[in-house]
Amino acid sequence: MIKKLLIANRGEIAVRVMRSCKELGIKTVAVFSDADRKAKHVRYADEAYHIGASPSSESYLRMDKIIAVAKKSGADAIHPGYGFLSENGDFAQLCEDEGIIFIGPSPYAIHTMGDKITARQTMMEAGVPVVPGTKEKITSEKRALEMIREIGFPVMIKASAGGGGKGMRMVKEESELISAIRGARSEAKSSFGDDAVYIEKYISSPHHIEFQILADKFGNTIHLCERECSVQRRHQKVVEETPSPLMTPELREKMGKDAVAAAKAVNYYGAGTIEFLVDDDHNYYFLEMNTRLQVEHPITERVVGVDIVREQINIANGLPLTYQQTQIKQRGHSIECRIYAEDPDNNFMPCPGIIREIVEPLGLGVRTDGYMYEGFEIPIFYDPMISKLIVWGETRHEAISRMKRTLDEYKISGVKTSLSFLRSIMETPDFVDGKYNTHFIEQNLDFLLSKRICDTHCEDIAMIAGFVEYLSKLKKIQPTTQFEVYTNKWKDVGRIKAAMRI
Ligand code: MV4
Repeated sequence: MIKKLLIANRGEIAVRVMRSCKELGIKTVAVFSDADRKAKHVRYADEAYHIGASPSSESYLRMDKIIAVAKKSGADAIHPGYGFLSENGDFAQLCEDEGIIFIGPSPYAIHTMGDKITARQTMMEAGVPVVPGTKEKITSEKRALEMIREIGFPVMIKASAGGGGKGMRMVKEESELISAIRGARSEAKSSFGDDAVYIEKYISSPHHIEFQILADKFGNTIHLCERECSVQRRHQKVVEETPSPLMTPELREKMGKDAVAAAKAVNYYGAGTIEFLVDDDHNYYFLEMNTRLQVEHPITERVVGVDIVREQINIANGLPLTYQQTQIKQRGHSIECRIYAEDPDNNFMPCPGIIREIVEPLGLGVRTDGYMYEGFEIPIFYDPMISKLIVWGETRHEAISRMKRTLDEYKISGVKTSLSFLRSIMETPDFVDGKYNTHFIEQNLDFLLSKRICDTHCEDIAMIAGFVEYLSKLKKIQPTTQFEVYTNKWKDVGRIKAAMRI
């Protein structure tokens, strides 16, 4: 049984994993880089070890240093979190070779699912629907054209070693094909050291829906229903919710069965996610499998009432699953907003810096998974996601209302954040109506940016309010005077009056 667990990660997910460890009576070991010396995961852990300079290539990606810390500290297991080494089959193998439990699936499952061509072949054999396209890698441009004659333009060229949108090209017509294949190939070669590419039919306005899987080492495999992840920008998810507004009980049953079959096809154990593209007619296609704990796992935890990290640890300990499929029931609705330290007014440029003040929302049905405290400097070296706000409501409507309330309560100063951008998503008609797909942000960008009351605007308003109060004290104006105030991008007389209490 695992007594001491090393978390080979940082930020909110390191803290999240440690929280479950604490409840299970498992001691925790943190590792940290130069930039993370004072980070929350270091303070939360029972022990912490420095593993190198700030760039992840010199710290969180260094397998040798992490294994050395595991040995020195006497940790009997490693949890990789997400990102970094979490989907590195060689790392999982190294842990196994060194007699350390890797909290995740087998190296075989990671390798099979990591290679998208092998993953597609495995799914076809398992009878799971995949996007129409090539079964093998493209060996000649002539063969590629023959293939496309069958499926028709437009198509997607994808790197077999890719995933998450990297090394991907859309091709509308034959004249673009050859340069797209060559481009995708060289991008794949330089990014992944593998130039294998394949072709898929282009699905034009898909939803991105994924199923959470749990499987133990005895072959028991269940799903914890779906997450709707279509609200994303440049392959970065922004808002996730469950249930999906598109889902029906029949479709869930069918996709859930296929998700379980997909996991079983690679003898999967641990927590994992099957990603699907789904069109408006409920046709769905396997896209890829994520062989790790995901950022958005808390919405599933909230709606089905399962601690996914606890299950991961149980599975790694060789225990059977705590739940059977028939015991899994969704209750209510959950939404997650990812809060990034970035500036929506400046093309979402990352904005690292020191957190000056932070006030987190609380109350019924509210969870925040973060790692900030006042005075901590968000490093520039890692992902700009600084917190996740997860709410629950009995209905979708209630969850949206609660999300609006808690976004309004959330105060982070010192760094620019996406809070106000998220707030305007909650007011966008397509989102409110649950009628959105993966094009949601690009299609609503003008609305999303124009409707926002930015932090700087709030500061302008506060300044104007202060000045008005000063003038009214000098009796230059009456408290009932109406003002019309214009700032650079925003005008809203009603709200300014409210802010000034006149
Ligand atoms: C596609 C697609 C349309 N047709 N494949 C993007 C991320 C990578 N995992 C796969 N992606 C896509 N693959 C075919 N055949 C559209 C996307 C896609 C997308 C998928 C999921 C979530 C957001 C997306 C945004 C743009 C494109």
